Amino acid sequence: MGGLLSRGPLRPEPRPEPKPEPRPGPFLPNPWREVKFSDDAYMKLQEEIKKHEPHRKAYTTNILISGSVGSGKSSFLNSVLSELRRKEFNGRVQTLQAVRPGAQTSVTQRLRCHKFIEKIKIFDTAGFELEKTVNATIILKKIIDGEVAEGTKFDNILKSKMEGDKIHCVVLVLSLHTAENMHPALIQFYEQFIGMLTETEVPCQLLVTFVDKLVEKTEDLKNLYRRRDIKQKIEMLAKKMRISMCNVLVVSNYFEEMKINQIKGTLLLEAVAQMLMAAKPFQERM
Ligand SMILES: Nc1nc2c(ncn2[C@@H]2O[C@H](COP(=O)(O)OP(=O)(O)O)[C@@H](O)[C@H]2O)c(=O)[nH]1
Ligand SMILES: [Mg+2]
Repeated sequence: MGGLLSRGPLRPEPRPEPKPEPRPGPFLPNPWREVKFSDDAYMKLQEEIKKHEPHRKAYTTNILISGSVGSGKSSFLNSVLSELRRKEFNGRVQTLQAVRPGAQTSVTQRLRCHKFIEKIKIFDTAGFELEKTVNATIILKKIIDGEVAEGTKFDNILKSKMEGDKIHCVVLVLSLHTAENMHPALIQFYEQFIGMLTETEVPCQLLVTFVDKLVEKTEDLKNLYRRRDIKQKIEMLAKKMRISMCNVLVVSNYFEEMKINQIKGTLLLEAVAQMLMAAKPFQERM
């Protein structure tokens, strides 16, 4: 009868192959930062920021937003404004500042101040080309020390001796999308600038934008802190900037949407809450 499989000639047993190392999966076993994306967590963040009180030694908490052209500064300000005033604007994304895709230079060349809510002032250096401006670090130091009044043109800053607001926290904005090919002049500028901040003990936070470029859909941002590749990219960037990972904030700005959403909103508000927190010990030391 058939049915029996015919066996070929006996072959020597193959030597067992060394087992390959298990390849790390795309997700970390634990997220490197705990962020809750619930309605409750979002509302708590909204409240925490709106009720913010600076240390009694300061009237307002003053934050300076800086970064190279195209890093997402204007978009971040627009996004935060849309979040903090969401009731007033019916959840529609606002454009306080013109955002020009691929813009190499910006129109505004003066120190601007935004007071989205009572106790918080956000200063921005739109149009200030960090890596191209002579004496950029000196100019920024004057701003941080509170020697520059709001509205002063950058060209006049070195001459100005007006009273401004002392900065309690500096936020450097960097796009994750362009992190791998930062201009050497920009890296050199950041090294010098961060060195100056360390010396003067002004808290510095790194705001990483464009994280949406590494996910397929907004929903996937919920797993942002579990993604091994994203963590590696951010670690590399933080190392290059000599900023520790606990001083890194990660967001995706509103850039194409008409309405705000809770996932991006949570990350944006989380970043603002962290900036306010970083400013406190500095205000206490003033
Ligand atoms: N995908 C994506 N695009 C962004 C993000 N932030 C800003 N952009 C876009 O990048 C461009 C430059 O942004 P902008 O805010 O003007 O940069 P600024 O020069 O630093 O003020 C604009 O076209 C924005 O729509 C982000 O988080 N994700
Ligand atoms: Mg801008």
